[in-house]
Amino acid sequence: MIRLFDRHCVREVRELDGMWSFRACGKEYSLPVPSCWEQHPDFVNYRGKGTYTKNVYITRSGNVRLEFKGVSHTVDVYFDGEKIAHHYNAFTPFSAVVRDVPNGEHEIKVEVDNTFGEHSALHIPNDYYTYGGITRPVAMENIADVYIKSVHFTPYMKSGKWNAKIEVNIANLSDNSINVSVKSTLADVEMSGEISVGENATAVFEREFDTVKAWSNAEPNLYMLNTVLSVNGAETDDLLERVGFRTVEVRDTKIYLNGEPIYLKGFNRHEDYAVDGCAVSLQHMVQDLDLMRDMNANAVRTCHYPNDERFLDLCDERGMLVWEENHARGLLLEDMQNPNFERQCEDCIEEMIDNHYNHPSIVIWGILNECASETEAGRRMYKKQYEQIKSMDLTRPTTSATCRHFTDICLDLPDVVSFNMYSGWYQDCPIDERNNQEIEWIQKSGGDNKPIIVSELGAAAIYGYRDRTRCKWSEERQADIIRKNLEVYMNDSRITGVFIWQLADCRVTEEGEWFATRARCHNNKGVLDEYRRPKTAYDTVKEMFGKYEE
Ligand code: ADA
Repeated sequence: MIRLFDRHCVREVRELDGMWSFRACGKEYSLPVPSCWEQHPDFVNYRGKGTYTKNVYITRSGNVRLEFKGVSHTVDVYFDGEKIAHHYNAFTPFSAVVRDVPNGEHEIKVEVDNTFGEHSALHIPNDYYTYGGITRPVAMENIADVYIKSVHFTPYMKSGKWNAKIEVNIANLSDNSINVSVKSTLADVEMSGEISVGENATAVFEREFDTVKAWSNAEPNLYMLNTVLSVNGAETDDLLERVGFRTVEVRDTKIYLNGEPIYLKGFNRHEDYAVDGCAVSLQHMVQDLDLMRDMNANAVRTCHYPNDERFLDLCDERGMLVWEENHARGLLLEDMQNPNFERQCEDCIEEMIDNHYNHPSIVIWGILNECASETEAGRRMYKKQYEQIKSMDLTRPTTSATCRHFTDICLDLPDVVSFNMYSGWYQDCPIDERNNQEIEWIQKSGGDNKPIIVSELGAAAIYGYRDRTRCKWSEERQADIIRKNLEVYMNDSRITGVFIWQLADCRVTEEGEWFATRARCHNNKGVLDEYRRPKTAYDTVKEMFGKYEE
């Protein structure tokens, strides 16, 4: 399943989940897609290359479009031996089109590489694991010469009524301009028009929708936006999107959802589950959201990369507020000066926003977690990425989680200032005193009069390790530290949100010396372990988040 709802009635779609042939290290296997190759005993620690192949039978000749929701982390795709796509980054989707495919049997070959090196500026040895494989769903479609590439929905309030702008982005594979009729239907409002499509074209509708209800974390009302293309009266393509009417604004030190101030209380969540690796199954995504909701959370941060769209679909349905961010964690200036870094970041932002634009649950875009925001060279890149986001989406605020305490020179750039703070774990200091120092410095250093979020707070505990001394690494101490931090941050009116680091323990790479501070080669700061077994802190968080009246 590629999304939680059907996206086509006219366009023919076949999902290619299931068993693919796999070849690596001179041996043949059969692996499930989506999955990580690490789940196979021969590949538990494999960092290398592997080739997936699948033969498909095309019944109706025509144009074929392949959509990959995520391949970790670099991939070349071949169709009948011809290279049709190259993509970098495990966490964003990509697609490829093959024209005029005759009916019959055809071979899809996917060469995957999860090695580290200069070719990979974002997937590096890190405090999370870079897995290998076709780790998210794949779909194959029959498409007409003129087809819908995307539909972007922008809701806004005008004179107290919900309005929306709908942009239908259309592509034309043929060499001639083609006249198409475009019809979009949303909440019983029909919008239609004719447009001539050269290579590309965008049909734009703007309407008032006076019967719809707002989307909010309390009432996540969703609507289907159905767009159909017709040529000479015959329906030739379509695309269904699921949307919500809501606005997000930043005013002074607050974030507003539909004009009401919100307080974000949530978790940092890696896409990592004990037996799934980063190919988290739908049922485990649902379990994570059920557990976060049981702990009275209303928000989740997709640390540190764009997430699987099925997870975002679940957040839309459940009213879970999302901070989604581009792929980057803890990159020093020398890492950011990798010749591939800027392009790989900007490609990630482009694909994240273009594909995730319509999710009402996403209320903030983040970039560059704990990268070199204390340097002029780093500032140039931060500024360029914030500007890129604003060029694609003016409806959501931006932020970046910093740990460059007292040295950050980028706080004037985002709409929201966020900082990661581990008082009580890495720094044994009075939490309220340290918090005051931080915020007073932020307000003098470019962050004045902006919303402030504590984007990370927490401590490690080994699941099952209980100790009367409540020493560090015990479950008791983790619960104590989280409680003390939340008591300070959730009672500070200058702070408009907190994200606990982290929901669940996750695997980390042994390379890069992480083994030295990461027992079990896991980041053990989860309130749950990697099997989602709750630690003592679970009930602490449930109590503390539950006390906070939204
Ligand atoms: C940083 C980083 C997280 C994680 C955390 C930790 O704040 O953003 O990814 O590494 O520290 O566990 O120390």
